[in-house]
Amino acid sequence: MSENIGQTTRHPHGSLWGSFDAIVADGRLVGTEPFVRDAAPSPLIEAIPDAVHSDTRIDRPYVRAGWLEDGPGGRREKRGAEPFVAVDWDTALDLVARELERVKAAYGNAAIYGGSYGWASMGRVHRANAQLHRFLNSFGGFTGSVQSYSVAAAMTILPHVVGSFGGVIGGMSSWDGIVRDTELFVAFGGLPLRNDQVGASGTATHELEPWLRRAAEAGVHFVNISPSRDDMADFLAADWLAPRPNTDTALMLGLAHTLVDEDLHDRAFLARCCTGYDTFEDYLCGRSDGTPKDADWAAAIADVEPQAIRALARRMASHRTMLTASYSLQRGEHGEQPFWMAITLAAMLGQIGLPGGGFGLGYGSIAGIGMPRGPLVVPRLPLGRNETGSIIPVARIADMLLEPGATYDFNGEQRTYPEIRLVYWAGGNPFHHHQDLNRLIEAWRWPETIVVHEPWWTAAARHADIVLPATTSLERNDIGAGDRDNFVVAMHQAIEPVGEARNDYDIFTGLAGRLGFADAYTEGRDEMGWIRHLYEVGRQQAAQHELTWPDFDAFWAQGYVEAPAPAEPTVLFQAFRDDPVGNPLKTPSGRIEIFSETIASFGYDDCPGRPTWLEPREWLGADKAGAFPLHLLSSQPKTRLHSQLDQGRLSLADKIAGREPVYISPADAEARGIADGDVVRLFNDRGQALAGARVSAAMRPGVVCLPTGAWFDPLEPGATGSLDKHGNPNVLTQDVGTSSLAQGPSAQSALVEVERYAGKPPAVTAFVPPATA
Ligand SMILES: Nc1nc2c(c(=O)[nH]1)N[C@H]1C(S)=C(S)[C@@H](COP(=O)(O)OP(=O)(O)OC[C@H]3O[C@@H](n4cnc5c(=O)[nH]c(N)nc54)[C@H](O)[C@@H]3O)O[C@H]1N2
Ligand SMILES: Nc1nc2c(c(=O)[nH]1)N[C@H]1C(S)=C(S)[C@@H](COP(=O)(O)OP(=O)(O)OC[C@H]3O[C@@H](n4cnc5c(=O)[nH]c(N)nc54)[C@H](O)[C@@H]3O)O[C@H]1N2
Ligand SMILES: [Mo]
Repeated sequence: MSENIGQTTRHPHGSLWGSFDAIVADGRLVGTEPFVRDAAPSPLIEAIPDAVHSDTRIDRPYVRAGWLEDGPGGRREKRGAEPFVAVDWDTALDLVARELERVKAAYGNAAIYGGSYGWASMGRVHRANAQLHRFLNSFGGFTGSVQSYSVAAAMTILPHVVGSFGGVIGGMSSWDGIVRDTELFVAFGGLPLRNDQVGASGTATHELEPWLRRAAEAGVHFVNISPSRDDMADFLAADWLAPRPNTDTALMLGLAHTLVDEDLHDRAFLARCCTGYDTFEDYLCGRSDGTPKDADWAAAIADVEPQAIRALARRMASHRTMLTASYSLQRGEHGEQPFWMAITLAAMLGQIGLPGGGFGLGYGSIAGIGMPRGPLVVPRLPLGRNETGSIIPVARIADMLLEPGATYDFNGEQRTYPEIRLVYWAGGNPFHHHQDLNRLIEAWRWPETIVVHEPWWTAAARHADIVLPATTSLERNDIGAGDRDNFVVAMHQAIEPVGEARNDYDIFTGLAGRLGFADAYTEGRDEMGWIRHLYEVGRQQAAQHELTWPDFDAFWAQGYVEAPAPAEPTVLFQAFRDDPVGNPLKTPSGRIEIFSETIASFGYDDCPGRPTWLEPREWLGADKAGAFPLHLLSSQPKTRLHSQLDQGRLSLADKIAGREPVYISPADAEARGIADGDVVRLFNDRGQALAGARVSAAMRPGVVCLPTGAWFDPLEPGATGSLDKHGNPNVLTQDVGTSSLAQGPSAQSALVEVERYAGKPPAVTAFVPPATA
């Protein structure tokens, strides 16, 4: 319950970084105190007050001058460069409603792009993208997006290989079983603790570090296979193998070949639970192409010792081995392959479905993975139906805007890009998340109108025509539940809306009223009405699992309800292993598909019918590394969530001369005359960015890492190719699909050069609001 203590009040609340009590004094959020049940709270919650009360907040509605003066499409090439004109809320809502009606009447609903990808904030009622989708569905539909930037390739290939994506992510072997039964834990991409700070749709607690400490105590041995030694906590005393980025498929093939060579593979499991192994083995052993994928072959590609590959393969075969791969592996060109190959390797080891063995994807990628999980029912906002049926793979947005009418391949279909006139975004930051931002700037010149709801002056807001200021979660009541959590959280409003900010829900209610469907959109409920409604839906579903939730008022006062964790560990595919005929997977064969007839039938060169090593366009392969000899990784930032909280104290304290740190090996730094703390310029054919050098012996030479999320800050706003002053890696990444199968983002396949920046670096202005007229 919210309560008064002296001059301050405290209010239970939830966030993407963990649950906390909001501490409020004189109407301002002054602190956050972590949830008592959280064993390892994230320090990121300390930065929330900095962001909530910040000069970067949007104080009132704005319209870009050219759009206001010339109407839709007006001076659209000036997006990002022109001043904004303040308007009152009624004017702003009238303009948006009229424009939605115009576009719908002239071009149909599919001309509205409302995919609006992004993480928004915790909270099931005020989830901005969900509200946008519900609103646009009530309006007749929109062009939407499928998949996520996180795991597009995995979501698309795993149903072909093991029958589902959700099944793998939802039913993973839990840490309690790993601590008990695993002997060797091999992690491609490591298990970086920094990434456990955040949970999808929020997380009440953080459990990775406590589980890893228990695993270490229990004697589990860890192997970190990553270009960065920092991807594994020191207390795990892990072995470190540092392959070239994007070569994991080759490395795994080398491991697989050693298993066959030394007759260590589990033929019985392959015959009983898999299909297509023989076809794969023909490729593995070079019978189909003349090239055996042996340890020497793999070592040359990954640039590691062949003996290390052989030794690891033997170790994996002689121990109870859990194999994991981080999501980052599939966010590169041919990102489908390392996940397919990891499952194939685990199948060859024959431990899938055994306690402590097999595979699990993303153990170190995000909070809640592998956490022993009760049957928590997560109440969700009903979204309605999108009548247009128009969708794109989420990461193909620039292609869609630049090439309306063009055809493209996607998971066995030939599809056509719609022609978009209006882009509507609420709860995401495309100028953070999309690759090749200079190409996105060009794409952004095509639509006639771009509407953005944002609490802050992010680059997405700056590149919009109509900007509507949204509240943060602290300024509203909500009910929160993470996708992989054991808690439903009462999120009490802590402060009044900052400036003229409004809740996304209230903004859409105002628009729906103008457009004549307010009742359909609201169903007659206000904020608390929706919160109570979702809680009741969840409570009834919980009862079906024989869980008794308290009545709403008791929940609201207590601040949470909890689903008890199960007594026994979860083991992925245990039932399938025990009886593959009685409990088949949802693949065409009912088995693990090491060869997929379905994928083979698509005829894609860039995604054949079995796991295959395919060279990326950009990687450290010797003949490729010319003018841009360094492989750029843009990992998740430890001091924020994507672009969120970049203006907070943790992120600012970590910057070098105000810029994002780029991690570079001592050898690469020395070869370029770069010292720790220098301002440097990263560049390639696509763009250029300043950053601050952080020389780190944890980095494999040849690889640099510029974490994602520094607010895009071009020297010349609105222009392409301009120097980003702040260190956003997406001016350097390439905007190509992983393959014709998934069309996922390929952020982790990019080559760059780095040099010391000789001149006086221009001031960072990302956090200064844009000019207003
Ligand atoms: N180079 C590179 N790029 C990447 C990645 C990478 O590894 N490398 N990772 C990718 C991945 S995995 C992801 S998931 C994406 C993340 O991409 P995004 O999810 O788009 O990134 P966020 O910065 O979280 O953007 C969320 C936005 O929502 C706003 N917001 C928060 N709450 C509210 C609200 O209540 N209402 C409204 N209207 N807005 C709100 C925030 O201010 C913020 O601007 O980035 C991808 N991009
Ligand atoms: N603090 C924090 N945590 C986050 C997020 C955040 O923004 N901030 N974002 C969350 C989101 S939305 C997601 S989807 C997940 C993403 O989870 P991941 O995709 O797992 O996260 P990354 O940090 O991109 O990558 C993990 C590590 O993989 C290594 N790596 C990169 N490329 C390769 C490669 O080719 N081979 C090998 N072997 N290793 C490689 C890098 O060294 C990197 O540190 O993180 C979540 N966690
Ligand atoms: Mo993500």
